[in-house]
Amino acid sequence: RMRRAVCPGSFDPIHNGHLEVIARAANLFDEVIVAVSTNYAKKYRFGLEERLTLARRTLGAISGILVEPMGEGLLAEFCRERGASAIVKGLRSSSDFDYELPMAIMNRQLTGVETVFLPAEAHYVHLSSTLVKEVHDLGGDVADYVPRSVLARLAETRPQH
Ligand code: COD
Repeated sequence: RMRRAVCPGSFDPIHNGHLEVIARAANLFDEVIVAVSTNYAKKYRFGLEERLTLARRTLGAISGILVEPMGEGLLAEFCRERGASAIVKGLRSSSDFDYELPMAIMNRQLTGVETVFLPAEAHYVHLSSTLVKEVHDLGGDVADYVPRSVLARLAETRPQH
């Protein structure tokens, strides 16, 4: 039986911490769907199309990894529709755990989908899209933390003061 997992997120933008977890998920499952979410309450730096494009530029060519929009619905339903038995998430800290645990339990109660947590890689354990954007926009070097195509788009979209 084909084992499929979903790696969900905002990916605003995708960074090396995300990419590392997605690569490890791809080693554990036959197929990984990177599901790019849309939440209308959230203010994104990059629109859905660009978040998809940036993810596809680094992941699109890897066999067994698909990048798809998640839509506005329930993640648990998305997993059921795609035949995915697991959600894979990276865990950076106990605050990630406190945030993720209720969702993991809820998702399992909704459709039976399991959540698998992978410990974040030490070099990326402090990374978030928010921190990457802030450090970049204030003039810091984030080249170690994002793919080149993301670095280029961060520079082109730096807010003007
Ligand atoms: N190292 C390792 N992993 C990392 C790192 C890092 N440095 N940074 C992020 N990650 C992983 C985390 O697992 C994180 O969950 C994932 O990457 C994505 O990160 P973000 O920040 O891009 O995404 P979020 O946290 O904004 O995504 C939230 C979801 C879209 C997953 C969530 O809102 C959701 O499930 N929405 C769907 C609606 C729904 O079903 N709601 C009911 C839930 S019960």
